[in-house]
Amino acid sequence: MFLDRVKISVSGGHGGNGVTAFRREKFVPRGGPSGGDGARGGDVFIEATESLNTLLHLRYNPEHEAERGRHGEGSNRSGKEGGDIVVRVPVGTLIYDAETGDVLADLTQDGERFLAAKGGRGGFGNSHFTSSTNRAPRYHQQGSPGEERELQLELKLIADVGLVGYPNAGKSTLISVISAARPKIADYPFTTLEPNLGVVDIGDFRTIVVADIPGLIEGAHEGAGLGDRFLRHVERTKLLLHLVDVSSASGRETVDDYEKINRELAAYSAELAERPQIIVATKMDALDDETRLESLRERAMQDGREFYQISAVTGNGVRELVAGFAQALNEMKDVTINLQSDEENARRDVVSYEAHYASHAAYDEGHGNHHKIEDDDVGGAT
Ligand SMILES: Nc1nc2c(ncn2[C@@H]2O[C@H](COP(=O)(O)OP(=O)(O)OP(=O)(O)O)[C@@H](O)[C@H]2O)c(=O)[nH]1
Ligand SMILES: [Mg+2]
Repeated sequence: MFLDRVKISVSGGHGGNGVTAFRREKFVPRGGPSGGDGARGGDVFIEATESLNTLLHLRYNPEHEAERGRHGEGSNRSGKEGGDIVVRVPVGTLIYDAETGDVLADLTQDGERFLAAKGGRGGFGNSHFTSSTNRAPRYHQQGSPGEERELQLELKLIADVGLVGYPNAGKSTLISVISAARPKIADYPFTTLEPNLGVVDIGDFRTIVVADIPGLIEGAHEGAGLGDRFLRHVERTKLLLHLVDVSSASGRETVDDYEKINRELAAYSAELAERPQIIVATKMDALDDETRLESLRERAMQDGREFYQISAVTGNGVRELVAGFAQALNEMKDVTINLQSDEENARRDVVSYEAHYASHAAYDEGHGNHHKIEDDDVGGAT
């Protein structure tokens, strides 16, 4: 499970003080009390919004204090209320009290609000205390401080875009150049053993979450390679980037790779196979046979899928690709995605680590690849 966590402090605005004042009027020797009340301080709200998908923006901005209330004034004028502030978080954010660990709120709807810190009360001015026995009180109240809290926010990240493709296609390399994620990259298959998430900054405070998962091979749905169970991490994505290595170093045909991966997607779920897909030709800097690129491009066109060509190493085409998938996501704002049942997911998770290392080793043997499984690969996988 991917979690985005951030601790913030919130404080309501201080309440304004009341004042002690007396009227001074011409021909009225001793005017009555006229000190106005202080105003309440502003509240801090936390509000869920669909237009954010990470808590990243709060990491650099962890302190949130609402405006203080103004003090009262003479002539019975009350102060001005402190303005509230609204801290925006993505839908799906859980709010904990950082000290006790208690769950305070679970914001699941767009626009849902939680009162995180109440502003302080304003103090009364002296005119408030006038009574029959004390016609000229010389005291007023101080405003009370706003509530202060440390909160832990937690969001289960849901990727917008999933990277799929053969092992070694360059998935991890791509996520490492478009996001701050630093997964392990190496020139042998199955470098990635656990999914990685990267948050891609596309400007205007908008971000896209991309999931990099272990490579698929033919027969993945029957458990070949690392199998297809990691596909559940891209199941809720709206868009797949299908990466195909166009250099001949892969030792396979590009169109063949493309078709085989699509068959594995279909074997996993018909729905995932129908998910919008952008085809990405990778390792353009190492392209040695133009037909490998052109045949793939034609095939993508036949399937009505957008086609990009990149080199993650030189950076060529990467910016265009990011703009392309950002645009594609933008155009499909409200796609609804059906999830597989929990039972189905549970079943896929049953595969043990031993089993997946065994199939890993079997793949290596079959392909004359001698990547040894070192102890430190286990579990520490990125
Ligand atoms: N020449 C060249 N090599 C690249 C490029 N992108 C990735 N590579 C290399 O290809 C190899 C595999 O890259 P990875 O990013 O680990 O591939 P992956 O798809 O994540 O592989 P798995 O995790 O095994 O599924 C590494 O040696 C990379 O340096 C590229 O644009 N050009
Ligand atoms: Mg990888």
